[in-house]
Amino acid sequence: MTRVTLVGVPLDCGKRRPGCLMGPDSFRVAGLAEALTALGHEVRDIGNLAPGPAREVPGAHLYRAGEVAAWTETLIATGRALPDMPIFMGGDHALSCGSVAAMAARASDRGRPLFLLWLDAHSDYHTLATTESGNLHGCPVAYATGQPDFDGFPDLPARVAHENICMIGLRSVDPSERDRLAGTEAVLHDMRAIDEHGIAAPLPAFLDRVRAAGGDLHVSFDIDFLDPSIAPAVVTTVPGGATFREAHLVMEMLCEAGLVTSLDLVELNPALDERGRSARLMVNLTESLMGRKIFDRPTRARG
Ligand code: 5AB
Ligand code: MN
Ligand code: MN
Ligand code: MN
Repeated sequence: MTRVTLVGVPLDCGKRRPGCLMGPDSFRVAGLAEALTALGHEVRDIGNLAPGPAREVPGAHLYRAGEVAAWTETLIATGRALPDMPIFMGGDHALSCGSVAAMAARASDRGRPLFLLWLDAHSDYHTLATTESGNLHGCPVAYATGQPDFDGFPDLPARVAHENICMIGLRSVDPSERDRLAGTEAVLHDMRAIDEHGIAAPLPAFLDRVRAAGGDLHVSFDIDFLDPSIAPAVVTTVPGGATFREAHLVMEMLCEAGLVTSLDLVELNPALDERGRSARLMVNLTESLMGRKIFDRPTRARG
Protein backbone atom coordinates (compact mmCIF):
# COMPACT_ATOMS: atom_id res chain seq x y z
CA MET A 1 0.00 0.00 0.00
CA THR A 2 1.28 3.42 -0.95
CA ARG A 3 -0.02 6.74 0.31
CA VAL A 4 -0.64 8.78 -2.83
CA THR A 5 -1.22 12.53 -2.93
CA LEU A 6 -2.89 13.84 -6.08
CA VAL A 7 -1.81 17.40 -6.83
CA GLY A 8 -3.69 19.31 -9.54
CA VAL A 9 -1.41 21.67 -11.48
CA PRO A 10 -3.53 23.52 -14.08
CA LEU A 11 -0.46 25.25 -15.53
CA ASP A 12 -1.17 26.17 -19.15
CA CYS A 13 1.37 28.91 -19.84
CA GLY A 14 4.30 26.75 -21.01
CA LYS A 15 3.23 26.93 -24.68
CA ARG A 16 0.87 28.91 -26.88
CA ARG A 17 -1.95 26.48 -27.53
CA PRO A 18 -4.28 26.38 -24.51
CA GLY A 19 -6.08 23.37 -23.04
CA CYS A 20 -3.79 21.68 -20.51
CA LEU A 21 -5.45 23.62 -17.69
CA MET A 22 -8.30 21.10 -17.98
CA GLY A 23 -5.87 18.19 -17.47
CA PRO A 24 -6.24 17.74 -13.70
CA ASP A 25 -10.04 17.53 -13.90
CA SER A 26 -9.79 15.23 -16.87
CA PHE A 27 -7.68 12.80 -14.83
CA ARG A 28 -10.22 13.09 -12.02
CA VAL A 29 -13.12 12.38 -14.38
CA ALA A 30 -11.20 9.41 -15.83
CA GLY A 31 -11.16 7.97 -12.30
CA LEU A 32 -7.53 8.19 -11.25
CA ALA A 33 -8.26 8.33 -7.50
CA GLU A 34 -10.82 5.53 -7.67
CA ALA A 35 -8.50 3.30 -9.72
CA LEU A 36 -5.64 3.69 -7.24
CA THR A 37 -7.96 3.17 -4.27
CA ALA A 38 -9.21 -0.05 -5.86
CA LEU A 39 -5.60 -1.24 -6.02
CA GLY A 40 -5.40 -0.87 -2.23
CA HIS A 41 -3.66 2.50 -2.02
CA GLU A 42 -4.58 5.36 0.28
CA VAL A 43 -5.36 8.30 -1.98
CA ARG A 44 -5.74 11.96 -1.04
CA ASP A 45 -6.56 14.66 -3.61
CA ILE A 46 -5.41 18.07 -2.37
CA GLY A 47 -7.13 19.91 -5.23
CA ASN A 48 -5.50 22.34 -7.62
CA LEU A 49 -2.56 24.58 -6.78
CA ALA A 50 -2.48 28.24 -7.83
CA PRO A 51 0.64 30.28 -8.56
CA GLY A 52 1.66 33.49 -6.83
CA PRO A 53 2.04 36.74 -8.80
CA ALA A 54 4.15 36.54 -11.96
CA ARG A 55 7.89 37.05 -11.46
CA GLU A 56 10.09 39.33 -13.53
CA VAL A 57 11.74 37.20 -16.22
CA PRO A 58 13.63 39.11 -18.92
CA GLY A 59 13.43 37.94 -22.56
CA ALA A 60 11.10 39.31 -25.23
CA HIS A 61 11.13 36.00 -27.12
CA LEU A 62 9.80 34.07 -24.11
CA TYR A 63 6.12 33.17 -23.76
CA ARG A 64 4.62 33.93 -20.30
CA ALA A 65 7.90 33.04 -18.59
CA GLY A 66 7.11 35.17 -15.52
CA GLU A 67 4.06 33.00 -14.86
CA VAL A 68 6.02 29.78 -15.30
CA ALA A 69 8.58 31.11 -12.80
CA ALA A 70 5.76 31.88 -10.34
CA TRP A 71 4.36 28.36 -10.71
CA THR A 72 7.87 26.98 -10.20
CA GLU A 73 8.16 28.86 -6.91
CA THR A 74 4.78 27.54 -5.71
CA LEU A 75 5.57 23.98 -6.75
CA ILE A 76 8.95 23.96 -5.03
CA ALA A 77 7.46 25.30 -1.79
CA THR A 78 4.45 22.96 -1.81
CA GLY A 79 6.05 19.88 -3.36
CA ARG A 80 9.09 19.81 -1.11
CA ALA A 81 6.86 19.41 1.95
CA LEU A 82 4.62 16.69 0.50
CA PRO A 83 4.86 13.32 2.21
CA ASP A 84 4.55 9.94 0.52
CA MET A 85 4.05 9.69 -3.24
CA PRO A 86 2.85 12.82 -5.03
CA ILE A 87 1.28 12.53 -8.48
CA PHE A 88 1.41 15.91 -10.22
CA MET A 89 -1.57 16.03 -12.58
CA GLY A 90 -0.77 18.58 -15.29
CA GLY A 91 -0.85 20.91 -16.82
CA ASP A 92 1.84 21.25 -19.46
CA HIS A 93 5.43 20.12 -19.03
CA ALA A 94 6.65 23.51 -17.80
CA LEU A 95 5.29 22.33 -14.43
CA SER A 96 8.22 19.92 -14.20
CA CYS A 97 10.54 22.87 -13.59
CA GLY A 98 8.79 22.96 -10.23
CA SER A 99 7.87 19.32 -9.61
CA VAL A 100 11.34 17.96 -10.38
CA ALA A 101 13.08 20.74 -8.44
CA ALA A 102 10.71 20.06 -5.52
CA MET A 103 11.37 16.33 -5.56
CA ALA A 104 15.14 16.93 -5.78
CA ALA A 105 14.89 19.26 -2.77
CA ARG A 106 12.78 16.74 -0.86
CA ALA A 107 15.23 13.93 -1.65
CA SER A 108 18.14 16.06 -0.53
CA ASP A 109 16.28 16.96 2.69
CA ARG A 110 16.13 13.19 3.29
CA GLY A 111 19.81 12.76 2.45
CA ARG A 112 19.14 10.98 -0.85
CA PRO A 113 19.90 11.71 -4.50
CA LEU A 114 17.01 12.14 -6.95
CA PHE A 115 16.90 10.04 -10.11
CA LEU A 116 14.75 11.13 -13.05
CA LEU A 117 13.10 8.94 -15.66
CA TRP A 118 11.99 11.17 -18.55
CA LEU A 119 9.35 9.55 -20.80
CA ASP A 120 8.91 11.98 -23.69
CA ALA A 121 9.29 12.44 -27.44
CA HIS A 122 11.33 15.53 -26.55
CA SER A 123 14.33 16.09 -24.31
CA ASP A 124 13.03 19.44 -22.94
CA TYR A 125 16.62 20.61 -22.44
CA HIS A 126 16.34 24.22 -23.62
CA THR A 127 17.40 27.15 -21.47
CA LEU A 128 15.78 30.57 -21.74
CA ALA A 129 18.73 31.46 -23.98
CA THR A 130 18.54 28.48 -26.37
CA THR A 131 14.76 28.05 -26.83
CA GLU A 132 13.70 29.04 -30.33
CA SER A 133 9.97 28.68 -29.77
CA GLY A 134 10.04 30.62 -26.49
CA ASN A 135 7.79 27.91 -25.02
CA LEU A 136 8.92 26.91 -21.57
CA HIS A 137 7.45 23.40 -21.67
CA GLY A 138 10.64 22.69 -23.63
CA CYS A 139 12.90 23.76 -20.71
CA PRO A 140 12.29 21.78 -17.48
CA VAL A 141 15.25 19.36 -17.67
CA ALA A 142 17.72 22.19 -18.21
CA TYR A 143 16.30 24.09 -15.24
CA ALA A 144 16.22 21.07 -12.91
CA THR A 145 19.82 20.16 -13.73
CA GLY A 146 20.92 23.68 -12.86
CA GLN A 147 21.89 25.00 -16.30
CA PRO A 148 22.61 28.75 -16.46
CA ASP A 149 20.28 31.24 -18.17
CA PHE A 150 17.18 30.97 -16.01
CA ASP A 151 17.22 34.58 -14.81
CA GLY A 152 14.16 35.44 -12.75
CA PHE A 153 13.52 31.80 -11.79
CA PRO A 154 13.81 30.69 -8.17
CA ASP A 155 17.23 29.43 -7.09
CA LEU A 156 17.34 25.65 -7.19
CA PRO A 157 17.44 24.14 -3.69
CA ALA A 158 18.99 20.95 -5.16
CA ARG A 159 19.87 20.00 -8.70
CA VAL A 160 19.45 16.68 -10.49
CA ALA A 161 22.74 15.16 -11.68
CA HIS A 162 22.85 14.29 -15.39
CA GLU A 163 24.18 10.82 -14.55
CA ASN A 164 20.91 10.22 -12.63
CA ILE A 165 18.73 10.88 -15.69
CA CYS A 166 17.36 8.32 -18.15
CA MET A 167 15.29 9.52 -21.12
CA ILE A 168 13.19 7.06 -23.12
CA GLY A 169 11.13 7.71 -26.25
CA LEU A 170 13.11 10.57 -27.79
CA ARG A 171 12.32 11.37 -31.42
CA SER A 172 12.28 15.17 -31.60
CA VAL A 173 15.39 16.80 -30.16
CA ASP A 174 16.55 20.23 -31.37
CA PRO A 175 20.20 20.51 -32.49
CA SER A 176 21.25 22.72 -29.58
CA GLU A 177 19.63 20.34 -27.08
CA ARG A 178 21.36 17.39 -28.73
CA ASP A 179 24.77 19.06 -28.66
CA ARG A 180 24.55 20.01 -25.01
CA LEU A 181 23.06 16.68 -23.90
CA ALA A 182 25.66 14.69 -25.80
CA GLY A 183 28.31 16.09 -23.48
CA THR A 184 26.52 14.78 -20.37
CA GLU A 185 26.18 11.36 -18.74
CA ALA A 186 22.39 11.23 -19.13
CA VAL A 187 21.20 7.91 -20.62
CA LEU A 188 19.36 8.74 -23.88
CA HIS A 189 17.25 5.91 -25.32
CA ASP A 190 15.72 7.27 -28.53
CA MET A 191 13.08 5.54 -30.68
CA ARG A 192 15.80 4.09 -32.88
CA ALA A 193 17.29 2.35 -29.82
CA ILE A 194 13.82 1.16 -28.82
CA ASP A 195 13.27 -0.35 -32.28
CA GLU A 196 16.62 -2.08 -32.14
CA HIS A 197 16.93 -3.19 -28.51
CA GLY A 198 13.41 -2.96 -27.11
CA ILE A 199 11.94 -0.39 -24.76
CA ALA A 200 12.98 -2.26 -21.62
CA ALA A 201 16.70 -2.35 -22.45
CA PRO A 202 17.95 0.61 -20.39
CA LEU A 203 15.65 0.06 -17.40
CA PRO A 204 17.30 -2.70 -15.32
CA ALA A 205 20.69 -0.99 -15.20
CA PHE A 206 19.10 2.37 -14.42
CA LEU A 207 16.89 0.92 -11.68
CA ASP A 208 19.87 -0.95 -10.20
CA ARG A 209 21.67 2.38 -9.91
CA VAL A 210 18.68 3.98 -8.16
CA ARG A 211 18.55 1.06 -5.73
CA ALA A 212 22.28 1.01 -5.08
CA ALA A 213 22.31 4.76 -4.37
CA GLY A 214 19.21 4.54 -2.14
CA GLY A 215 17.76 7.26 -4.35
CA ASP A 216 14.29 8.66 -4.83
CA LEU A 217 12.92 8.15 -8.35
CA HIS A 218 10.72 10.70 -10.11
CA VAL A 219 8.98 9.65 -13.33
CA SER A 220 7.96 12.46 -15.67
CA PHE A 221 5.41 11.13 -18.16
CA ASP A 222 4.76 13.44 -21.13
CA ILE A 223 1.77 12.00 -22.97
CA ASP A 224 3.58 12.58 -26.30
CA PHE A 225 5.88 9.71 -25.26
CA LEU A 226 2.98 7.61 -26.56
CA ASP A 227 2.19 7.23 -30.22
CA PRO A 228 -0.47 9.81 -31.19
CA SER A 229 -2.63 7.02 -32.65
CA ILE A 230 -3.32 5.76 -29.11
CA ALA A 231 -3.10 9.12 -27.30
CA PRO A 232 -4.44 11.88 -29.56
CA ALA A 233 -4.92 14.54 -26.83
CA VAL A 234 -1.64 16.29 -27.58
CA VAL A 235 -0.58 19.51 -29.29
CA THR A 236 3.00 18.47 -30.05
CA THR A 237 2.20 15.17 -31.79
CA VAL A 238 5.24 13.33 -33.10
CA PRO A 239 4.62 10.08 -34.99
CA GLY A 240 6.53 6.93 -34.11
CA GLY A 241 5.96 6.92 -30.35
CA ALA A 242 5.66 4.15 -27.78
CA THR A 243 2.95 1.57 -28.36
CA PHE A 244 0.30 0.55 -25.85
CA ARG A 245 2.27 -2.50 -24.72
CA GLU A 246 5.64 -0.75 -24.72
CA ALA A 247 4.27 1.91 -22.37
CA HIS A 248 2.60 -0.64 -20.10
CA LEU A 249 5.80 -2.69 -19.97
CA VAL A 250 7.78 0.31 -18.73
CA MET A 251 5.18 0.92 -16.02
CA GLU A 252 5.03 -2.76 -15.05
CA MET A 253 8.81 -2.96 -14.72
CA LEU A 254 8.82 0.21 -12.64
CA CYS A 255 6.14 -1.29 -10.40
CA GLU A 256 8.15 -4.47 -9.92
CA ALA A 257 11.24 -2.49 -8.94
CA GLY A 258 9.24 -0.64 -6.28
CA LEU A 259 11.44 2.46 -6.44
CA VAL A 260 9.20 5.22 -7.82
CA THR A 261 8.59 7.99 -5.28
CA SER A 262 6.77 10.59 -7.42
CA LEU A 263 5.15 11.02 -10.84
CA ASP A 264 4.18 13.75 -13.32
CA LEU A 265 1.31 13.18 -15.76
CA VAL A 266 1.67 16.06 -18.21
CA GLU A 267 0.74 17.61 -21.56
CA LEU A 268 -2.74 16.07 -21.75
CA ASN A 269 -4.92 18.54 -23.68
CA PRO A 270 -8.50 17.33 -23.08
CA ALA A 271 -9.84 19.66 -25.79
CA LEU A 272 -8.06 17.47 -28.34
CA ASP A 273 -9.06 14.11 -26.83
CA GLU A 274 -11.39 11.58 -28.45
CA ARG A 275 -14.13 10.61 -26.00
CA GLY A 276 -11.65 10.69 -23.11
CA ARG A 277 -9.48 7.85 -24.39
CA SER A 278 -6.11 9.56 -23.86
CA ALA A 279 -6.96 10.46 -20.26
CA ARG A 280 -8.20 6.91 -19.66
CA LEU A 281 -5.00 5.44 -21.11
CA MET A 282 -2.90 7.63 -18.79
CA VAL A 283 -4.98 6.38 -15.86
CA ASN A 284 -4.54 2.75 -17.00
CA LEU A 285 -0.78 3.24 -17.29
CA THR A 286 -0.70 4.70 -13.79
CA GLU A 287 -2.58 1.62 -12.61
CA SER A 288 0.16 -0.56 -14.11
CA LEU A 289 2.75 1.53 -12.31
CA MET A 290 0.86 1.15 -9.06
CA GLY A 291 0.32 -2.59 -9.10
CA ARG A 292 -2.29 -3.77 -11.56
CA LYS A 293 -0.94 -6.97 -13.07
CA ILE A 294 -2.15 -9.99 -14.94
CA PHE A 295 -0.16 -12.53 -12.90
CA ASP A 296 1.88 -12.03 -9.77
CA ARG A 297 5.62 -11.87 -10.11
CA PRO A 298 7.97 -11.53 -7.17
CA THR A 299 8.67 -7.91 -6.25
CA ARG A 300 12.36 -7.10 -6.02
CA ALA A 301 13.13 -5.98 -2.49
CA ARG A 302 14.58 -2.54 -1.94
CA GLY A 303 18.02 -2.26 -0.38
B1 5AB B 1 7.22 18.98 -24.52
C1 5AB B 1 10.52 22.14 -29.00
N1 5AB B 1 11.78 21.51 -28.68
O1 5AB B 1 11.44 23.87 -27.65
C2 5AB B 1 10.50 23.55 -28.36
O2 5AB B 1 6.01 18.64 -25.22
C3 5AB B 1 9.38 21.31 -28.53
O3 5AB B 1 6.94 19.23 -23.09
C4 5AB B 1 9.20 21.26 -27.04
O4 5AB B 1 8.13 17.84 -24.52
C5 5AB B 1 8.19 20.23 -26.59
O5 5AB B 1 9.53 24.27 -28.58
C6 5AB B 1 7.91 20.32 -25.14
C7 5AB B 1 10.41 22.27 -30.49
MN1 MN C 1 7.85 17.26 -22.47
MN1 MN D 1 7.07 16.15 -25.38
MN1 MN E 1 4.08 18.76 -25.74
